[in-house]
Amino acid sequence: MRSFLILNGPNLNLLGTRQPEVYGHTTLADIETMCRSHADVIGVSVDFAQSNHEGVMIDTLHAARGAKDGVILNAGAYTHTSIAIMDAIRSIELPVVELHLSNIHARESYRHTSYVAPVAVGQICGFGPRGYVLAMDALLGHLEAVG
Ligand code: CA2
Repeated sequence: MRSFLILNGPNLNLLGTRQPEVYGHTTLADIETMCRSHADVIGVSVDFAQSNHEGVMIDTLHAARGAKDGVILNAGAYTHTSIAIMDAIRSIELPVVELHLSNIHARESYRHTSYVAPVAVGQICGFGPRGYVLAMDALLGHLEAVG
C-alpha cells in the first residue's frame, strides 16, 4: 500500500475558527477526516501533520525520505519565503504536490511566488478543502505513471 504524508504549515491549525470569509468554515480536523476517508477509497495510507515551525516541517519532510511514497504540502506562508523548505524537498527525493486552499495567483502579489513550485511535481490551488482530495488523486496518478 502506498503511503502519503500530508503536511500543513503555519496558521493552518486555525482553519475554520478565524477569517472564515477567506478560508471558510472547514477545520483542519475536518480536512484530515476527509483525507482519511478518501485514503480508504483509493487504497493508500496517510500521515497527517501540521506545524507552525519551519524547522519542524523540515524535520518532518526529512523523516518522510524512504518512509513515504510522496508528500502533499500546504506550506502556508512559508511557500512564499522558505528556501530551506525548498532545499528540504529537493533533498528527500520524493514527489511533492503543492497545495493551497486559496488561489494564490489571484491574491496579493507576494503570494504569487512559490519556492515550493520549482521542486514540486505540480500545484493545486483555489479549490478549498476539496483540493486535498484532488492532490491525493494527483499524487497517486503520478506514482502510477512513473511506476
Ligand atoms: O491558501 C492556502 O492554503 C495558503 O497556503 C494559506 C496560507 C497563506 O499564507 C498562503 O498564501 C496560502 C495561510 C494560512 C492561514 O490560515 C488561517 C486560517 C484561519 C485564520 C487565519 C489564518
